[in-house]
Amino acid sequence: MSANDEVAALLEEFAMLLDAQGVDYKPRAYERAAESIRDHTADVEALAGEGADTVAEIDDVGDAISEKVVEYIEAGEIAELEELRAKLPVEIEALTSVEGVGPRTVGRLYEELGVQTLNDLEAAAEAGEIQELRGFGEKTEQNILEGIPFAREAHERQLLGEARPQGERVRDYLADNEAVSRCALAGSIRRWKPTIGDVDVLVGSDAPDVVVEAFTDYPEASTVIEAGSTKASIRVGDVRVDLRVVASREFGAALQYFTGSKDHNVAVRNRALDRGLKINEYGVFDVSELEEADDQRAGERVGGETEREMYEAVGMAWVPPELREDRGEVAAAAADDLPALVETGDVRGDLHTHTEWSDGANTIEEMAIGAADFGHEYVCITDHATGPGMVGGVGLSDTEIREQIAAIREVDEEGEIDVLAGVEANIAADGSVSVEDSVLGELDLVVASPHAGLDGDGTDRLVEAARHPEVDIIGHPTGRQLNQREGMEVDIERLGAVAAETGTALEINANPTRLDLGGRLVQRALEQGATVAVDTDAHRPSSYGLVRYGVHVARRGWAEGGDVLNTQPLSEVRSFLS
Ligand code: DGT
Ligand code: CA
Ligand code: CA
Ligand code: ZN
Repeated sequence: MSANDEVAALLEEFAMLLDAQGVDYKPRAYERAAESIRDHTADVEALAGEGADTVAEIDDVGDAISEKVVEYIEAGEIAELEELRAKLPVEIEALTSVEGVGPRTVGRLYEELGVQTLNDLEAAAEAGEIQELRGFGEKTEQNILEGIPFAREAHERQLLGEARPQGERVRDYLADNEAVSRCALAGSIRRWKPTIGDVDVLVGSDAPDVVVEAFTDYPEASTVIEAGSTKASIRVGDVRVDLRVVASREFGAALQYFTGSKDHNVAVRNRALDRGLKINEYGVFDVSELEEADDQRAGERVGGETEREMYEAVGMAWVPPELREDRGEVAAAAADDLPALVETGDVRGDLHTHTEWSDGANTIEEMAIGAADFGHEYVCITDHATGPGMVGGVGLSDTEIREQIAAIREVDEEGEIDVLAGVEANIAADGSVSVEDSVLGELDLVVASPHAGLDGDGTDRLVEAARHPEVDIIGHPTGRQLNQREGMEVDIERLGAVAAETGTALEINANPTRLDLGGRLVQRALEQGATVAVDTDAHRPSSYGLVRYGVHVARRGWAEGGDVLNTQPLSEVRSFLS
């Protein structure tokens, strides 16, 4: 974990503990500082070395917080945080990951029932103790009980957006080692699953002991969990990284095997068996002449050095890892009918971004420059409109939207890329949209997103919004937040068909905490003829780079370039919008 992530996590805990004790305002300041430090490009440890004043130059970091940051870097702990922890000795992060349980609830449950852990919470709910408390009904207690398994699982899985950069750094570090002939990520992280259990790294080498030693010496490792002759596991920040070292000539076989998914591998193995072939982590073997094949490497070896060879040996095209979920890819690869998947480099612009006009961190101009620097041809500014679900009054009124349109037009004329005027309107529970039609009509693009009431079936609500003539994109359609909230259920066939019919794009929100829609829903929406838009929902320029996570979700949904609205040149985008 980088120093920035580490400090941000502590400040978030600080915020939650303050909130749990009923403190007003201050928690929000700590949260904002945490967010800003996490996204800050310079290393906070280095800044702290120059003193608290330097740390305070980071946006949203005031004097009190910057001093605590310096205290942490110098002393390894923050005295006031230690006091808070002593006063409220609870697993606050785990408890608040239960849907409907916020820091204040945690504070009360501790005071009144002594709840410290998820197990305590479960026991209290099962005993019916929670519904006895003032302000908690039977329904609340039931919801808490139902949310516990999800929260438990969430605690064991990491967001891809956190794990992927860690995994890539480990991979690059190993690839530099002379004993390493080939090196790749495997497992769910190679398939770009939105959450991952652990990071799998595979190395091809003829000197495994050297590789294992380099791996356990990885400077960012906090613990060596285990180390053997060809396998080892370390902990880097919150993620566990598993290394396997194999002979170089068996690298392709091992990579195919350890990439998974298990279901994909089973389907490929069955196909091999039908052809008198045996496929495993060591290679593909012709076993048709063998009486019995008790040795894993028995039979005539027909492939294993590269992954491509593995698939070719069983009469298939190479399958991109994102498709390896046993959702039709084996048959498609056998028929040489795989999609030509969209790539990050195909994306030409971002159609969902925020500025300081609502809850973003930067000006319109800064967001435009950031998009140009990232390589985009166009960007659409879509600040929040006011409406239910918009906490803290961040949304723009209809008058303010009109003012902002004028401001965007100015930046558009002066800047080097095209800047579109949009809005992110709220989709109410009945599917209506929070902004006057006449105002919507003046905008280039309207994103409409659900922000509250995100449980139960959301199909009618989203279908209604998609039918609105001014709505162009349905933003983060299910409202899910990975590891926190499952989001609404959606009959995707119906929504996809309406989206196709009305020319409304469905968003793949590329923010790693959302990745909404997910791959399975994208695949089925595309089957209905719908178009998707891969947008970052950037609140600052540094977030444009997150687009790759959304593109890989699109790939997990079998999307080709033409299925994604913002791979098109602006002229095509405009004709889709009109
Ligand atoms: P994760 O880590 O839970 O996000 O998911 P994976 O897919 O990375 O699973 P992991 O780390 O347990 O194992 C990596 C890959 O190794 C997995 O995708 C497929 C392969 N694999 C592991 N164990 C088995 C097994 O018992 N049978 C088969 N066929 N494949 C396995
Ligand atoms: Ca894994
Ligand atoms: Ca693993
Ligand atoms: Zn947004």
